[in-house]
Amino acid sequence: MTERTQVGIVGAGPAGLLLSHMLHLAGVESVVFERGNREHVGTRLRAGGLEHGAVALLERVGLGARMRKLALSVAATDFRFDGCGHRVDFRAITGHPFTIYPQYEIVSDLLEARAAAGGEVRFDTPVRRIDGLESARPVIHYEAGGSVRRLECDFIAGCDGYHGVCRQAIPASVQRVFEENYPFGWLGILAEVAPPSLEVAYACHERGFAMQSFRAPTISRMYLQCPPDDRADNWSDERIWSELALRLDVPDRPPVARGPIVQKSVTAMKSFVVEPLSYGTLFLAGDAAHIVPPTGAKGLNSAMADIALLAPAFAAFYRTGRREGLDGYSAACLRRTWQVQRFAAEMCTLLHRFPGASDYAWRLQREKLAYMTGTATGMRTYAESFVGLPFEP
Ligand code: RFL
Repeated sequence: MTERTQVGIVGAGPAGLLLSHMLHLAGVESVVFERGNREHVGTRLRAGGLEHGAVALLERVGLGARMRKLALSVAATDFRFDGCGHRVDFRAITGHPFTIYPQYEIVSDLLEARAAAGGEVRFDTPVRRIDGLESARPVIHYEAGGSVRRLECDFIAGCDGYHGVCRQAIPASVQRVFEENYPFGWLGILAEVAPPSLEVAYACHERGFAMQSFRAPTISRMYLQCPPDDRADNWSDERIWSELALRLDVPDRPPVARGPIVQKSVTAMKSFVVEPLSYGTLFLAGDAAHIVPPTGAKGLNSAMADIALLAPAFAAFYRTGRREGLDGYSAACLRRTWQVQRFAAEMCTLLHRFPGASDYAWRLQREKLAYMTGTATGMRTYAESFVGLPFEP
């Protein structure tokens, strides 16, 4: 027997779960398929910072309670280069803070809300392929109990991340891909130590980029620029701490605080956008549609911003039968996406040490940073993009 639902969602990351939650609030039925297990999905260590639009969205959809209790508010970014700190108080400039509330907490809140509402999130259920996208009855083929089964839908939401199957179902002839791979990666660590200050610090150093951030008052999250194919086990704890200190410490700021490292991993750096974001009855959102290097802290926020457009478009269709929101989703989403791409790519090129860059390029890079952190126009440009564009057009 073929099962049916209104919106079939592939992927239980923040995009898929938020979509399912918002559809439920609008009275639209959905089923979420996730290849990983619940434990894996609810504990993955990824993004940590929310734009004000994301915070407002979570409040609006009834997911603000734990966030209000646990989240930390950041007012400024401290840029370290040429031996000193340069603080940009983005809250004073824009009126908006940046909110530290880890992705795994948002995913946990969403999973709990979905479970409380009897929502269907099927873990350990990989989707093998989707088809029928040109028809009004697209089908999700998923694996369960050792066999491949079918779910018929009105629509499919591809929220299955960069490596997912949904984007690949769009014919290459109608898909345009824009991408940039950077010649470096990030070694990320999680350490059980209070950060020296509850502000985020970005270092642009001749040894490479470094970042000091946190996930909770006693948990630090730090990053080091490394070769893109580097391995975490090439980095002893001692090497990590001394490299962080070399790149981040400046005389006018508290030094890097050391503590037990509980997690380390290397992530490659990439910019990627596919156009359009929809094809027939398929709609892509989040990392399935676009990737940014994490320098601007935008990946999670962009995924949520997509859903802030897609969920009301589905809701409007089921309420009124009108398709304007769905038909306009790709263009509306891409306008915001490309502004986010601009900011994330600019921050990435501004803050990293590019292998083989000329002395001229390296000198100019720091001059650009001096302009961004030392002039009213430069600081405003940074601050507005960092706290985030509006979620709705
Ligand atoms: P996700 O979170 O990748 O979720 C996609 C989900 O789809 C599932 N899936 C499938 N399920 C069923 N069948 C299939 N065939 C499937 N194929 C895939 C996957 O198991 C997964 O659960 O995408 P989403 O929802 O779009 O959310 C996007 C964000 O997760 C992402 O943008 C950010 O986390 C990016 N990112 C970071 N962003 C920041 O702003 N700051 C950071 O510090 C930061 N760190 C990171 C990151 C992303 C990372 N990954 C993806 C490599 C660190 C890492 C390691």
